[in-house]
Amino acid sequence: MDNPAVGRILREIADLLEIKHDNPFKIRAYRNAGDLVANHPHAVASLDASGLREIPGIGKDLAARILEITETGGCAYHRELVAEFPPSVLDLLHLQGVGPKTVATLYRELHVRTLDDLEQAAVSGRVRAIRGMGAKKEALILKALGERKRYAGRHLLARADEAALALAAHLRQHAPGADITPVGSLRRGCETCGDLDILAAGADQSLMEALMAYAPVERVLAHGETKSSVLLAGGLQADLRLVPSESRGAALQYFTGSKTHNIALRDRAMSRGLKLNEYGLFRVEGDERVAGETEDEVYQALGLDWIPPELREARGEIEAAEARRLPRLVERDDLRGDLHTHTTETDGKDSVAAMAEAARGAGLEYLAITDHTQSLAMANGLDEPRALAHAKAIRALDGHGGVRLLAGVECDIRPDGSLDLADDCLAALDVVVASVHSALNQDRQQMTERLLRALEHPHVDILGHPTSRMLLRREPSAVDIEAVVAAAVRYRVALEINSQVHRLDLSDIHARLARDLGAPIVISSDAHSRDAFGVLRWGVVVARRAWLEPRDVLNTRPFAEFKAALRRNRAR
Ligand code: DGT
Ligand code: CA
Ligand code: CA
Ligand code: ZN
Repeated sequence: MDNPAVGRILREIADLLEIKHDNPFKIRAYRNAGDLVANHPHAVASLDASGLREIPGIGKDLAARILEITETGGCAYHRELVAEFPPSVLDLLHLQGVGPKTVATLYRELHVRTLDDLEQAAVSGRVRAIRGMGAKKEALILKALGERKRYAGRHLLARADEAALALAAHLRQHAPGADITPVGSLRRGCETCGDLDILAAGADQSLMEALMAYAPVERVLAHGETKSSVLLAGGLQADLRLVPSESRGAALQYFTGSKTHNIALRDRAMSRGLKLNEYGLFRVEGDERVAGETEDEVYQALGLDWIPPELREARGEIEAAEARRLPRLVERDDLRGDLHTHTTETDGKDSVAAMAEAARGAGLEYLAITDHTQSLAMANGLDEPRALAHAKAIRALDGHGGVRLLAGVECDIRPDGSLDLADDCLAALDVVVASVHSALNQDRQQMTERLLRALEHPHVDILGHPTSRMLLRREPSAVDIEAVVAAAVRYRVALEINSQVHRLDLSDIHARLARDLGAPIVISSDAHSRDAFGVLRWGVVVARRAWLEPRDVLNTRPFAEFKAALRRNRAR
């Protein structure tokens, strides 16, 4: 057992004791010991009782407890506490702004054991009636419950990817010969993921023990021979499945999903006298195995081209694969430019020169510097004289680090749809991204008219983050997206896919609509520092899920061609 795993048990004891309203000194001692152990430079599992007691803050009783944990993988005291409280009580602790003290009070006074109990108590006004709680606390709890429900424990794609990468690396150390791949919604590039699904082909069952020993594991939800589930710190659940090597392809296919794509494939198999499951593709008669070792052979055996995971949503990909007409999806390496970045001139962290160098490092040939405008006072937005002076400075650096620079702004779209800088100033720039940052709660008609007015403006080239959504935080603004796309087509204004991990705005569905209607599209980073160009990969994932090919994305074009395609540089 490694230090974080031991520390986890000690901290859980502290949490449970706190809920129990136990002795505060004891609670503090356990929480303290949890932190000490988790951060101890040497493996506590290698220490005996006297070695443990040498750690300042660890007394005789705690040392014995820790020894029991490292020797047996758990301790009776912890098990007693868990038996005393339903494990669902620990879910309450994961709510935003609800600590053990609150959970303790709720449990003692209102017998709240589950999230549902808590919701009922709060809705019926019983929470506010408790001393030390009040209406404000009750409202906070309801808000936290609402958020939890709305986002139902979903996680940003980028965060899920990071967690999966780390977990897969840990598992690979224990099974170097096995094939370990993240599957599920993460492999399909969905904007948020409900949980992580990791597939291991050709590993033996000891891999399950390696999962249990993974430091960030907070709770074990299921522990089986071929399937286990754990809860990682931060609330992300991970499912690990083991399959034999010969089923690798079939299992990859099955666990990548989506469910609706799988159902369509299974029906297709059935109509051909075949049956498809996670072990392979078999003839219904005689059970002969037709395919299963690779995904490619599974799709081929069903008369289909291999379908990229991002398309597996039952949105026409099976028909396209049958007709051999799948798109050649855009890739990160196809991008030659970035059209939305910030510098120290407003709220960015790095200079124009540093951004240019970093863009080069990210493989880009051109870069638009688009700092904020005056309405964004908090970001020190530019007025006309500053915008023009900044443009001059940017142009003076054109070619720096081998990168062509475009002097632009991210011009705020005011609530009435007018732009935040005077026309002659906007006309003097190389590119104008126009975006909404305020009055996001306008009704659908107002917001649509506001965007249409901005799109009509002759000096607008790109509409930035068109719906203002913040994944898991803020819903997209109400807007008639078809009208916006139609106007973008008409005026040849490019619609942005903003690659910020919280935005991904346009979404995949909206970007597909934009492509289908023929609107120009760009993929931009909205980078606020030189180390932030990496997010472009997420914008590319959205574009792929939208079926975009390189020719659908303006910034895959060489610089001169791109520049000529900007609205301001087109004839008429
Ligand atoms: P999520 O976790 O909500 O972001 O979405 P997924 O797609 O990762 O869903 P999840 O984790 O429930 O299951 C992973 C994949 O496993 C899913 O995409 C397809 C496959 N799968 C799971 N359950 C079923 C099922 O009942 N039928 C079929 N055909 N496939 C399933
Ligand atoms: Ca999943
Ligand atoms: Ca799952
Ligand atoms: Zn913006």
